[in-house]
Amino acid sequence: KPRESDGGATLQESRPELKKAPRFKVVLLNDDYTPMEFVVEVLEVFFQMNREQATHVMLTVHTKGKAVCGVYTRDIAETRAAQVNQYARDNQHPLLCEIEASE
Ligand code: TYC
Repeated sequence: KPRESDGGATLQESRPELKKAPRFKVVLLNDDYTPMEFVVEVLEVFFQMNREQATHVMLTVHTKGKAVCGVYTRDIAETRAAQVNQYARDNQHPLLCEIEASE
């Protein structure tokens, strides 16, 4: 892989690495009002977790304040977070999901 600092003098390797798309974490935040079962359902429906995984992540959010639900390209992360927030609003829960840059 060519160095940044050599003014491009280093030979390029025969199979240059393609730039990897940046990744974004979808993070679920704790609140005092959203029912635990609702959070578990959200994790099952929007993040394809099974009941056991969903319960584990929900309890992590509940005890630590937040947890990562998944890591995706920007478009998918934004869409997933927006879907969760809309679904929570539709059901009158304050549940919040946000994205943060990863790596
Ligand atoms: N803290 C909530 C309660 O006690 C449960 C909860 C878990 C809420 C995870 C949001 O992202 C969350 N009912």
